[in-house]
Amino acid sequence: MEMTLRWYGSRFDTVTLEQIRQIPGVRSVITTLYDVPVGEAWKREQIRALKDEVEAAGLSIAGIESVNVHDDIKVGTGRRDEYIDNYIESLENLGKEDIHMVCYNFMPVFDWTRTELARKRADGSTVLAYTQKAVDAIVPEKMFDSIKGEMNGTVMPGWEPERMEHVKELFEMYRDVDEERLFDNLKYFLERIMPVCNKYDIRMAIHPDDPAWSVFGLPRIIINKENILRMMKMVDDPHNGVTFCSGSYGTNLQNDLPDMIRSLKGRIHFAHVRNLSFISKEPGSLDFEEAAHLSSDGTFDMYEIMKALYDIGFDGPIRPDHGRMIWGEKAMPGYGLYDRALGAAYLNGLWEAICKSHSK
Ligand SMILES: [Mn+2]
Repeated sequence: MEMTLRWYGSRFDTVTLEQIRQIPGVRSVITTLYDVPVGEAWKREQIRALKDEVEAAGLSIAGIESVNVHDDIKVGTGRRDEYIDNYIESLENLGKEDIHMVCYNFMPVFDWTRTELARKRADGSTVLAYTQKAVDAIVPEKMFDSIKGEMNGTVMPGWEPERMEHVKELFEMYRDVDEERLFDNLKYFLERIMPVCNKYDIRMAIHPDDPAWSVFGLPRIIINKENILRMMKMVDDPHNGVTFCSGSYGTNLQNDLPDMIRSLKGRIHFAHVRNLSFISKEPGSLDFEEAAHLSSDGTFDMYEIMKALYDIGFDGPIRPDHGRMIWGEKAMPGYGLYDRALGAAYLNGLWEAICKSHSK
């Protein structure tokens, strides 16, 4: 595996490439063209400029997170082919620049949903958190307003203000889209992009829906083993793969994370590994927060997750995921330097121990 850190670009991220370069074991980043509007084609010069900047800092680009999919593609409107053509152009240009892994998601309206971005824990750190009661009490259109004050002045992926201004229209667009339609539209999209993925060996890695169930009546399909295996089968090409995100699949306690990993052998192209701490596991009063990566700080056995990745021969990019905000840092919630660096060091430690204990 290749340990990486997500980086939003020098104009958007509080963390610098120089800082990332000093995290032991991290030699590459997962990045994006954060300011290209969803649906527009990525130009080769823009990709090359980004690559040059990363390489000048002594790092490389291990993949893209994300090339976002336009809502017209997810909904399957008459304009979807136009947007898919643009997506293909972006993939082609990434391939020409020797970038071979692309993370994306197929979530309607909201990329991910948390009800607090800065819940204070006993040690004084702050974390992202979710409570079912808060979600049940809120009108979806007001979701953005309820959390925007906690974004530390950053723009969070999937919650861009200009997008959230149109949230009512977005809900309207998805009115007739149920899970089956969403599966059909995903299949259509994948079938159209697979030729360019094959030509340039681009591994597509779909990110799970977070949380892994339907919220606000919107359909959600990338949520469990059954659905993800259905997706692999419906477009059976090794380039059609997944981002295994333990923190997203893990929101649903029915998901057996190591078992899911083992069932996806050869199709996990990217891994997000983080822990969650469940305060309440009761569906009606579900409450979880994004703990430190360490097994003992949360609900998941991180050793078992890393071991499952090792067992299937995973050799793609991996990254620590949302970190706590610690040591007075001010950054995009979940994306500070310190706790993610601790996460990377911890996951590297687990990996080294697993490798050495199995090579004897
Ligand atoms: Mn993730």
